Amino acid sequence: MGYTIAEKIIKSHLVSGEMTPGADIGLKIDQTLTQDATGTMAYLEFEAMGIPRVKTERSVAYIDHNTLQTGFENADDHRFIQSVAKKHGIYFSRPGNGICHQIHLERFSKPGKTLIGSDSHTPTCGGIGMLAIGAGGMDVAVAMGGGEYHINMPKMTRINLTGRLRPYVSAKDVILEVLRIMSVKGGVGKIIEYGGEGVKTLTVPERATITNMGAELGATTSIFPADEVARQFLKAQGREEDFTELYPDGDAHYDEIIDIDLSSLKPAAAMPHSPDNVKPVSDIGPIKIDQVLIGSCTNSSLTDMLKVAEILKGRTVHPDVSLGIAPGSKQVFNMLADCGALSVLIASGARILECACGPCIGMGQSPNSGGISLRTFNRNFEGRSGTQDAGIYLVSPETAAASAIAGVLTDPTTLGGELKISVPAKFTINDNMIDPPAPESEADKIEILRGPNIKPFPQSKPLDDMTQGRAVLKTGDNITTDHIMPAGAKILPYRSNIPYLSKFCFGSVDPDFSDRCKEAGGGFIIGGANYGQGSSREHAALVPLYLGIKAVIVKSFARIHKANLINAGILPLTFENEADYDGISLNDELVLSDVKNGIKSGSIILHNKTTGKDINLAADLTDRQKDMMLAGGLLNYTKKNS
Ligand code: MIC
Ligand code: SF4
Repeated sequence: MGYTIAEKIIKSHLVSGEMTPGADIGLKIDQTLTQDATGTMAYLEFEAMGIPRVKTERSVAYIDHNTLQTGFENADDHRFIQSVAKKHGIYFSRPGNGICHQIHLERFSKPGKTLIGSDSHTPTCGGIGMLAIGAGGMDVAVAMGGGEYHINMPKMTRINLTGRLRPYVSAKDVILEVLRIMSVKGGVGKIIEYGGEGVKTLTVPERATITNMGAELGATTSIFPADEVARQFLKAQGREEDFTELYPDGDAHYDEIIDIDLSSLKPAAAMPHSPDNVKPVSDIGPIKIDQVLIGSCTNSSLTDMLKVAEILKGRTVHPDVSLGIAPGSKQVFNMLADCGALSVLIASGARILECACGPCIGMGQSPNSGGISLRTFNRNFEGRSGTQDAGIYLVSPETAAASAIAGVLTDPTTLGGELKISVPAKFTINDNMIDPPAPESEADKIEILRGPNIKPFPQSKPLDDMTQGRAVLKTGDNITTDHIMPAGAKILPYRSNIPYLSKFCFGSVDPDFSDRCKEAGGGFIIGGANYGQGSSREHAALVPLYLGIKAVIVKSFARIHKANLINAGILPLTFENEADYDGISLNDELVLSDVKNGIKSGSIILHNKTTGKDINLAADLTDRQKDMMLAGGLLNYTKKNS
């Protein structure tokens, strides 16, 4: 039997394990990326491993998340990362150069290679045929040191695209349709591979929009074939030599096949507060809007921006709407300026923002109270915008631009005609904001610059054989990492200061959580299905570790968060019988005994002292994860085995 595209890349990078779905596999990683909000921690962890120089083909540290610099904290982190990068062999993309995923696609992506990044939207580079996976910072640190990256071998889903998108219907509408079909947990344990006749009608940036937002499906990653369109993209980026053709074998096996006719798609929106709450814009109707934001790693390519400029040309943003636009990279920004499109955007009244993540992670541009904001971003979780009661709708750049003019949610197909843009065959290449590392011979001389905000990260210890404590929190389904460890302008600057961050843990779910944990000396978290969906931030594990959380007991986990809990030495457990979720209440006294044997056997009994009942829990761990849990997390495990 033949192989899928993803299986081909996995096979050529397989260091350990067998390619049977669900089995633990270890992959050789060719490239890594970090961004600054997860990067400081990842590099502190890399330093703790004591490896002088990265062993990957290419590692890049981007500064794109924390660029508000409302105090010294962010700038200190930037300097720390810059000095670490220089010393340890890592390329450094300076603030101002743009969003990690957009730049990585433009300047470093290579079909057939593996990439892991300490950001959940790393699969963006799947748009060009890379196996690109989001991971926790510690996993990225290990990969930089030459270690394998472990995942459970995913199942393969094929999305068969036929037809061609109609004018004003966008790649964003394709991924919103996939989200509507599969839901935010439908991709867990799967790689989503796109194929079919419709693929060649999509440009690489369009493909990247689709693979980017595959993160919202919970998928391990998403990938497109590397075809002629991909070759042309690399040629336009002056990197044709990086192209390798990559298709699935004709007899490749897929566990699931979904058909989507591109010609039948309509402009869609994901309504508050979940990316899978999708409806056609025409069905939602002309709701009044307060804000429109265009950008983020999902929709900030030159193609996206040119389409927006074309719609805004000669028009003015509606008086009741604030329109913000953030191009994805310096390359995009520069080319917009050179072709005059930037002037069109400015003339329309758009507020031009720095090319960075910005409002996507609540760094500025929070909507008004109860405001309705249309965003071309990928996440609309409650509170993520910085305004707790705002309603965020995720839409395409076309829908965003048309609505910004009308002042109400507008189906852009009603504008009529074609949406003609011309994308140059050659992009403007100027890598002057990407600093190469110092030569190895000079590395010793480079001093690491540590600001006062950079505090040591909490170190885990092996679990005791009996562990007891209270249920310090009980949550419902689909808890996101934004709930666990919120970001935004007020909190994000403290990503390298876990003690301070701990005050905000679960703040929007239960403001007393942090104090309750501190009083109780930690305990257990009880949760529902798809616990930990969303970002890769390991702070959502490191902060609970700092607060003394020993185990998280839920109906099911999102992939990256579960891996981060294990890396941090916190036991991830699931109910064998989901109904037992109802058998635990907040503050119940819980006891886990015979923990070490339970980790080995995969099943642990929880005694609820308050109700007097026993509950069967599953410790669904691979052999390596069992060893990691017994060693007390990934760092201890790596030290022990090196
Ligand atoms: C996000 O979009 O939530 C982030 C901010 O990019 C995160 C990473 C982080 O929390 O720093 C992600 O997607 O992994
Ligand atoms: Fe940045 Fe938003 Fe993309 Fe996360 S999703 S990397 S915050 S632009």
